Amino acid sequence: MKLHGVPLSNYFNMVKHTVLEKGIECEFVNTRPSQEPEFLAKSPMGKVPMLETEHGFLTETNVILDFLEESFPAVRLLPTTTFGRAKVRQLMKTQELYVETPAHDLVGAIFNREIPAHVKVSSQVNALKGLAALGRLVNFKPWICGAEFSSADIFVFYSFTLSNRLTQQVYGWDMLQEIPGLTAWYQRFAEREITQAIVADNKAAADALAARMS
Ligand SMILES: N[C@@H](CCC(=O)N[C@@H](CS)C(=O)NCC(=O)O)C(=O)O
Repeated sequence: MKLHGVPLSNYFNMVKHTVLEKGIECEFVNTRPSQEPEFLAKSPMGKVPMLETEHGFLTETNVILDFLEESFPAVRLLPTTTFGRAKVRQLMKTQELYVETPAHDLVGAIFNREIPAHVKVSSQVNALKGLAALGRLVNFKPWICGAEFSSADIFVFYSFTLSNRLTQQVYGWDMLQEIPGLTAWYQRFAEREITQAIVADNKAAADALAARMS
């Protein structure tokens, strides 16, 4: 298998972490998003991550995570019960739609683009609503959905690596402070060996981009 993407991508890092956590044999290929017809034939929206398998290509992080979970169940990242798995997916979807998406409206800040005032307001209002929803789902005993480390830990952690960088840059706002226990959980996840390597690559890519932009 080959996993295509770039270290700057939080979604690529979610899948990369999953691959490493499960010990799957996989080549990581530095592939940038593209709207070229040849790439669109493999990744319909031209996005990364994109997983190249013996059966064909897959995109969309949650779809890839489910494929990896079913294909490589030896190291489990989803609970054994149907309801448990649904709860993990509910939390991931809540993060993606209601925290990551509004924060992503600020992504232009990384490229030194001015964020319109109305976007600054709506992004923060919506992210606060999403964080309140997330706060109603988290558990931290010790992982985000409870006793078992799961895909939700991976998804939410890397989602915040970008979202929180954006809100800190635009508002000086640390979103992790909104939910009691979130910072401690984030630091616990950051201590994992796999996380440290991925975060180091991500930081190097972010610093290189910032240097190019300045
Ligand atoms: N919904 C997609 C989002 C992936 C995504 O937005 N990837 C970004 C990099 S972090 C990308 O490829 N952007 C290029 C583009 O939107 O054209 C997923 O879950 O994988």
